[in-house]
Amino acid sequence: MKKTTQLKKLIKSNQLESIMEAHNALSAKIVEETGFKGIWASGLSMSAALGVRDNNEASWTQVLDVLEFMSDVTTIPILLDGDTGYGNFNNARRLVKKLEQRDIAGVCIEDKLFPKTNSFIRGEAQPLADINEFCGKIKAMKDTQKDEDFVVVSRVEAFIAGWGLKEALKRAEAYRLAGADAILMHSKRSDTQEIEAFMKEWGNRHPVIIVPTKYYTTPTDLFRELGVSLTIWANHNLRASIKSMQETSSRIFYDDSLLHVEKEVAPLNEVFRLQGEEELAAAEKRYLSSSQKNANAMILSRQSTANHIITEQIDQFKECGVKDIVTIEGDTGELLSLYNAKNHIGENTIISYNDIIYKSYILQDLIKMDNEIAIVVDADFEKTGEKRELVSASQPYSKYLYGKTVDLVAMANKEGMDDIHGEFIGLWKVSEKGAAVIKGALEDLINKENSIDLTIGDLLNHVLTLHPITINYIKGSWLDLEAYEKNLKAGDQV
Ligand code: SPV
Ligand code: MG
Repeated sequence: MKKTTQLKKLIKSNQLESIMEAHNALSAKIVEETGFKGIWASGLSMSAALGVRDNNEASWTQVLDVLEFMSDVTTIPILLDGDTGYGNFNNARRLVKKLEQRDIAGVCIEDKLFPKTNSFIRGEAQPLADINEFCGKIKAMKDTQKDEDFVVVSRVEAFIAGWGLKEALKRAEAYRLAGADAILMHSKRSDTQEIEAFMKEWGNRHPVIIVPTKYYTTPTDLFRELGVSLTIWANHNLRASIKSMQETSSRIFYDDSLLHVEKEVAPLNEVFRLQGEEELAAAEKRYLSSSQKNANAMILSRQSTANHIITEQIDQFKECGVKDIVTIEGDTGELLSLYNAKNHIGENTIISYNDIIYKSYILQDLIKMDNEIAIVVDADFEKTGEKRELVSASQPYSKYLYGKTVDLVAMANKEGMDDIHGEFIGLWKVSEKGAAVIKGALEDLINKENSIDLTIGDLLNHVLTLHPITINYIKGSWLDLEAYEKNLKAGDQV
């Protein structure tokens, strides 16, 4: 239901309803979560929260900015305490236009003069607006609203300014006739004498709103009996926050420590929850390409003597922004080791053998790839050698492949196979979807009798029956441990 319609229903409902003060988006959200059906955007509270007096020291557009934040995080209606409408009829109708644009459900204007003063400060000294001028303002506002359910409340300050019941009734009736949706009758007395007197004369001519700040001891049932439509609990979140901040600040100041306040303040997780952190995490899953998501890395042990290389690899991962790195022992065979560590295969996981070393750009390119499963293949390969994991691809390497996708056709582990286009260097990456495919493939293979002997190459061949695998060609710029050590020795001799 539209916020305006919600507010209109609250005001017109046959039972007593209540709305609660908020002064910024956080307090507005808390009011909604608590269960209130509406929010009072209090002028006193908003200005106090901005560190200024309730004398129109905050400009009306500054108030609008606060309201926009409040409205954005809530679904219940906001009734703005619009003071005097920030000027004459012309300013007030422009206010209505701007409020509707921000999905504010209604505004209350009071029959005082701009700049106003809070009703509880020197009330009797406050001049009231001319009735006719104020009625013109109400009409202008009602004529301006586009949404027929937008609510204009007219607040009578006759009691506040020391005028009696007669003036209060006269004004309330004039404002009703001018088109106000409800009358807010304010009183600064600590009892309900004025409100009761007014309600008895008024009957149920038109909805009445009250602000029991000063007559707070009155049982709410009395408001019900009097036929009040809506109570406004007008400033209590602001006052609660003041007291709580004063206590917390002084405790930390005098203790010079956080020890005694930690349990007294909201946990940080509650702050994140209120900010909607969870929604952002879910949205990132939906909208970020896998290359933008934080990658994690798994270093798969193939050779136990490769420790010095691992350190280098870890540093390289960190340099490339990959902070979550686990090393997986390989004593149980490549496939089994990977299977045992499958919980680390996540939404953007790089898997690397522990006995290879490569230039950083190779890793950076791989991180940027958006493919579900991508492997790094060296087109500048040698067919002979111990652990060569040769690869047959949909296309051989050529510089004209730039920007084109090449798929893995088979991991050609068998000697003498034709159509070899490169060597898998032992570095690959999976996206969230790719991770699911790999985990499924691991489950398929792990129950096979020979699973202990199966290699990553066997896994990729099985994966190919389920999902394509993309090849990222490189030319050199990497070494395995054996070649690396040979290279070191050659270096020594120079
Ligand atoms: C406010 O909350 O700003 C009000 C109510 O206008 S009162 O402070 O009682 O005037
Ligand atoms: Mg106010």
